[in-house]
Amino acid sequence: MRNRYIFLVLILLTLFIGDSIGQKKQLNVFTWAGYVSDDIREGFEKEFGVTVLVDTYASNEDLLTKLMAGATGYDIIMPSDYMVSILIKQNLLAELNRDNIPNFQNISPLFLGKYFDTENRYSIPYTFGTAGIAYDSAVVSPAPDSWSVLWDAQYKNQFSMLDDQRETIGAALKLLGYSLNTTDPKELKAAKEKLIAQKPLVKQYKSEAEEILIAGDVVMAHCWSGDAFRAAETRPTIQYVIPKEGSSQFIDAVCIPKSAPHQARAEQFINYLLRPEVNAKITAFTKYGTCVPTAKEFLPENLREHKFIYPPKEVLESLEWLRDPGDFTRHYDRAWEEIKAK
Ligand code: N2P
Repeated sequence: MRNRYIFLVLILLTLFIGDSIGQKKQLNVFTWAGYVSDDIREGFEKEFGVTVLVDTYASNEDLLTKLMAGATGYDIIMPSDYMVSILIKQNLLAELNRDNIPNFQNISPLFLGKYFDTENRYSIPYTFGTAGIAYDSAVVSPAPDSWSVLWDAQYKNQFSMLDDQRETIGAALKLLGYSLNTTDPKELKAAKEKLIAQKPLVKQYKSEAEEILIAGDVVMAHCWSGDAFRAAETRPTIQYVIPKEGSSQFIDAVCIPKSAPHQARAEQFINYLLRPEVNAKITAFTKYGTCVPTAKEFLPENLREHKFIYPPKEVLESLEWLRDPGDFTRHYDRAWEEIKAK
């Protein structure tokens, strides 16, 4: 009897305070591929005695599908702007406890109070960037300036498109002169048809374009600015252009799912990310912009004002944010399914 009692107490201790009696504490991060570097992860592990596990996704829609299907173990996620709006609406995000995030004050106001979370109750910015076309200037000439180059038959099988429904439909919408966020069925249909017509020319749909650009598997890629930047570091003839018809800009945020097992630890991680010297490592690794101005002091000169990260004013003015199209989302879902199924 007595033995059984001791056994029960031991089990309860393991279950309720297992974390603090020797078992290593964990933090589960679910993020974009190539977004959290080993030095950022290991720095936090060493200082806070926590094991950081990183799992990755390739699109906002993948993240949403996983969370909607009831995935629960994640403490940190990194949705983009419009997906933050959707997750808030779905009641899937925890409110951040700012008392645990004193480094919030390090963030530039330029990246706060955005449309998707006007008081930053649920999100802090991680990075910012754009979508455009990376091209190998040694092969692609003249330098492209329009989305139309991705419909040019001379590049058949030599380029990739993002495997991302809003971005790729967005590129076609922009080429046609429409908004990225159209809710007009005729405009969406025209974009869908444009992408179906393009399909025989596309080598692959891929959201991580860095390696295929470096390997020369493609000479152009519809991709995000940081991926283009990283490819150009290894293959310096790679250039990046935001087409004249305009494109998307994004802020990728850090959020805590409502179901997070370790909310306070996740806030500690967010606070760590917002230290200038740690935040600089995010830009040094991802080649996306930093939202912490004092982080620039820890960055090499070429990363402080690089043209891939900071487009000129007239280009900035041509950029649009992706937004939650509400109920119209199902039309985007269906159009994307039809494009991929062809
Ligand atoms: C990660 C790119 C994420 C940017 N490679 C998409 N918002």
